[in-house]
Amino acid sequence: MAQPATVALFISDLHLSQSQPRTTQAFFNFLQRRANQVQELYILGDLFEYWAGDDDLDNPYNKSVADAMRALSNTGVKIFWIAGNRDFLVGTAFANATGSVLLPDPFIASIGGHRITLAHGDAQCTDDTAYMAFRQQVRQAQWQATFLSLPLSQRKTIIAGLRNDSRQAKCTKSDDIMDVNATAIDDLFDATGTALMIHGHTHRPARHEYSSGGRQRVRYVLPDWNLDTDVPRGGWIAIDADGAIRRCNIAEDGMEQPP
Ligand code: LP5
Ligand code: MN
Repeated sequence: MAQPATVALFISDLHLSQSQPRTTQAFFNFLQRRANQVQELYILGDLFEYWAGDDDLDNPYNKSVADAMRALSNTGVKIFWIAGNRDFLVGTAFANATGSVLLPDPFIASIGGHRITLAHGDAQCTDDTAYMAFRQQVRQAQWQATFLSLPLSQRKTIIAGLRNDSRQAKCTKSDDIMDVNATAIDDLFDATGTALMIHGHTHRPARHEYSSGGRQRVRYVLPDWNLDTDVPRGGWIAIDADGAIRRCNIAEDGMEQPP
């Protein structure tokens, strides 16, 4: 019997940058050989290592990524985007260049008969109070407008400093603090009235199933991608037309083979 078609794919945390050529190529292969087979691609944050503003679309590397996304959307595949903590400055120029639709975080999608809460996941890391304070500040529209009014080179210098600060801050934080908070997750399930959630950010790929107040809940965490390391990693979640949800590991997928 024929397999039901896959209707949607979900990825996050590729952290694309020019210094990660294999990861970048894997993303291009994924677009051309996997995402081209489905109706919808959901990018749930941190596609880029950082995004300094849509005027950085002129950068040849960024343009090559945007062009690859545009080639996919031109074939009729819908691309949806939820911002991550590294690329929340993506705006309408990027959306127009790539043919993608920017979604709010969280967003409720209806796919394969499921109602699914989609989020990046950083907003649920409520135990990380230093990060929550930082997030609250940089997500303000006025603050972003001020930042975006700075010259691009100055913005990149500031971001490089923040990346350093972030690396150092993370050394002082426990793994528990940097994971999502169980109550924040339950609150999000309650607020959306869904029984299914997909998010990224924590780089702890998993399928968590549990019961809360008699309600069964399933939370999928997406993997990050790094093909430029000794043990390459990455993957995505696929939902088939019949509602089946599959976790796909890039190492087992054989995507590198010619189509
Ligand atoms: O990103 P990652 O994986 O290293 O860690 C995240 C949290 N860190 C961040 C910061 C980003 O990495 C920095 C790059 C952002 C680029 C965005 C575009 C431009 C914005 C410009 C802003 C000025 O998101 C990290 C979490 C971790 O995930 C796990 O969840 O712990 O949080 C932090 O490291 C935050 C620190 O604890 C506190 C912030 C220190 C910086 C203080 C400067 C204050 C300036 C305020 C701006 C007006
Ligand atoms: Mn993130």
